[in-house]
Amino acid sequence: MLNAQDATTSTPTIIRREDYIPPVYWIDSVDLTFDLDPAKTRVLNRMRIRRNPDVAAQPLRLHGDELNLARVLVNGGGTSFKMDGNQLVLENLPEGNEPVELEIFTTCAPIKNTKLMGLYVSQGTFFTQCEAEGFRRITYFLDRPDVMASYSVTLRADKSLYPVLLSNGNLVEQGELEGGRHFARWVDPHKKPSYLFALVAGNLVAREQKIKSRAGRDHLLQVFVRPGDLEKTEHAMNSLMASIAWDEARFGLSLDLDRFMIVATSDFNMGAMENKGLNVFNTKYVLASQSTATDTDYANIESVVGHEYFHNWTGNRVTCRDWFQLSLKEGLTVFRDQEFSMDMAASPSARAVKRIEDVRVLRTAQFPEDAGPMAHPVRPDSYIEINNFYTLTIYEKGAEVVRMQHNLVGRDGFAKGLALYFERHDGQAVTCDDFAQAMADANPGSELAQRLEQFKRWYSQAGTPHVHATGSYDAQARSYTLTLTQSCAPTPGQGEKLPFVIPVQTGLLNRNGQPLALRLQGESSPAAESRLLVLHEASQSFVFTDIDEQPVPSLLRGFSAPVVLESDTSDQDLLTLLAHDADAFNRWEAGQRLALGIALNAIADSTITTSAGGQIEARLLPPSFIEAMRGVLRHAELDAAFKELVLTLPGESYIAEQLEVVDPQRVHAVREAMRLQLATELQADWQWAWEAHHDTGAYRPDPLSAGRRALSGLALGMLCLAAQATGDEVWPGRTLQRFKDAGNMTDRVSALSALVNSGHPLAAKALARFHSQFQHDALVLDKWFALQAGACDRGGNVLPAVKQLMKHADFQIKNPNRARSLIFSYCSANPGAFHRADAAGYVFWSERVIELDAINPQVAARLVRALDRWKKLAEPYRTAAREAIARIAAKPELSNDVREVVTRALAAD
Ligand code: B3K
Ligand code: ZN
Repeated sequence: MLNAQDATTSTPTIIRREDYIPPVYWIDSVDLTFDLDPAKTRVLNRMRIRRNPDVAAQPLRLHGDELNLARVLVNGGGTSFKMDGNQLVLENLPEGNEPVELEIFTTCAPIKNTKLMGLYVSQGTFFTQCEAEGFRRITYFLDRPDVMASYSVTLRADKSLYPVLLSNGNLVEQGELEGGRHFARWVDPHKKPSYLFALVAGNLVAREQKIKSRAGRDHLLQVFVRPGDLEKTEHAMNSLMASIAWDEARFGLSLDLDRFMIVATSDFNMGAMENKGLNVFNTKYVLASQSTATDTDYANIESVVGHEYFHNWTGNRVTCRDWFQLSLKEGLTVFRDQEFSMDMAASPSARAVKRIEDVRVLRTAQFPEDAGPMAHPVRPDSYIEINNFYTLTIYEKGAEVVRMQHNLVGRDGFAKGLALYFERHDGQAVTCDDFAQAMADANPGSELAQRLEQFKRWYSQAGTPHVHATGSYDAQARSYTLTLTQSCAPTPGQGEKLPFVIPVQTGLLNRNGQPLALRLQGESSPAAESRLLVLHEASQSFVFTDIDEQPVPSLLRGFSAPVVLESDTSDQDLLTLLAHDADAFNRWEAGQRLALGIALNAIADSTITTSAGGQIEARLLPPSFIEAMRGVLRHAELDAAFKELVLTLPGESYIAEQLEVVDPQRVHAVREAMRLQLATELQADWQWAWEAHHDTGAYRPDPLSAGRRALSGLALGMLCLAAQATGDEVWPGRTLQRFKDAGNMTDRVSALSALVNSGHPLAAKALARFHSQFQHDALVLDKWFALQAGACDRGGNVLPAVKQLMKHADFQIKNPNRARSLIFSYCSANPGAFHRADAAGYVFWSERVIELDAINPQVAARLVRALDRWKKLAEPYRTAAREAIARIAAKPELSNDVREVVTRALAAD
């Protein structure tokens, strides 16, 4: 694999999956010595390499990036070498298959590294980030995941500035050096690809925990943070211990290291990184205290700590052959972290809440990706910059592809498949085919084994399939025929799509909402009240017998496949499902479908007009919907968390996705009108909900009390919204008081958000107070920025506020968390404010993309994605968006990251 940039022509190279060839050399061992200095770090790299006998002899081409090369020695002596672009080419290595000692001495400048890839400095501490191709920014190497080596690492640094020196594996030696310096030597007992290398050096403190695994082995767990943050690490440590116990209990996978370390940094491009034995985390996913972190933060910490820990097997013990296989580790590990969170949630309804949250992410963010210019298969065929492919498709859709395999072979069958996968591939770098094959082989006779090749189209075909369902009841034959038809629209580079294997978990209800026993034609007796139908042809019919009345179908229960379900289900049937479905996911889904139907009708109805201020006065929600929502809100048995999800209307992006042509202001106005009507017509019920749920006692982040806080928070928002319409001052006043008195960050942020989003003048006072109270806590300040940038737009007031905040003393564009909290919260998460008829939002966006690209291309390329769906926009938005993208594309000095995304966005215009 070559570098993505050809230095002579500056044409980015397209990397293709079909071009894969194994490495010309293997690297058996690497011994690295670092003399750490922010301005000039010296790196001595001693490798033992040998020719790969399976590949024709060729020169060794080592990857490098922004390195200063000082010396190359082969078997202790000088050698000739040349540079080809960024690559170091060695043409005269000794012939034969004997191991060769290769020594390379380079320097780099971590303090200048604003890309946060490779070795960099964050608040005086050294960190590394190597996935996907950051190791080449540390030393010359075969920086590809199928080259797995044994690492030993010596770190040398000033002792007072960098008292803690960490790398992967076990600490085997440490001691003093002259001039106030010291050293530590680490040896990793496991072979690993270069992307899993890590080092950390700085002034850090650790929470420590000794544990004994089920297998009887002793382990030391450590969570390192900056001094002062130690008391905020309890939840992360608990999450780590829970993850270790869960992986042993559910899959029989034990921790294979004596020491497992997590280190937090506030400058990080993503959430966290699974370096072997030395995970590096964004502080956002480590630090938590009730006064600074919300329930969502607590849940995210548990999930991300779990995710990175689970990579220790799915990713680290068995890794990817090449980066096209990224979903092999990411899809599988997301599936595992989702299951972990569900198992931790324990109650069936809390499990359903987690599933709904995951599906909401998939549908609001991955489905648009799958329908836009960046659409790619779960296993892509080509890329220019691999960092652009750490996407929702690889992660979230990839997890759904694993979940479908789970659905097709069952829970025990899945565990058997995973066991076979490790039996076959432990210590190897493999492909998505190897995973699916192990699942199928461990479950002979299963639907997966029978249709494996066809199932694998989920890996190769991009786009979200649509499943159209129609039902017909035959009273005479007492049978119900369900016909499922699938289709998938073309995506860039893929015109024709072949049928997928789609597991559709199905139930039937009678008119009273009671479940019916399901007997398919030809079966001797009913099997169950819910069963898995497997759609594998373009169209198939399933005939249920012994059905006494026209049933209400409940399809795709638990969201058993990542598809768009289109059905002619009547509103009456949806109301029955909302009230009675035994499947909590579909109960929620019925409410969402009702709301979506109302929104889409209103958007299309030209008789529903908007006032000069952008508001819709008409009442859009019919009494039946209001009553159904009241029924859920007041329900005696449903969990508060579930109620909160049902009472939250589908988001603007999700509504927009259902439209051919999108007027974002119209979508915003319709959804706001629906929200206001829900707020006013259920005012007494919201008041009840607030009174009944807001006192949650001593703070605990468990699902039950978090659910009560979520519902009371929603209620407060609705009460402030209603108050704004009526001019009532009681609720805003109470909300301000709640904001001041809140005993935890969840309640404080809910109250602040209620004031900000209702546009009440008290919001300014509350924001100022919040800032002065939390100005020294970076993660809380991020919330302060995000809340303002994500606020409900009133007459275009958000963009001027965002521009003002860009000038705030606490705003630093170089810090990815801060950039995300302000710029992304506005451009990517606030469509009603971002899409302005005067195009000012797009101008702001293009300027920020260009500004960020010079600092951190990965973050900049993410921001470009905010206008992925520009072609769907109505005028004048469409032309203005296109111009903004073209303005970026016209810049000659763009990174490959940004260039690839803007080029795809403009393609086939
Ligand atoms: N594997 C890392 C992501 C690395 C992203 C590189 N651009 C974190 C994770 O998925 O667990
Ligand atoms: Zn991951």
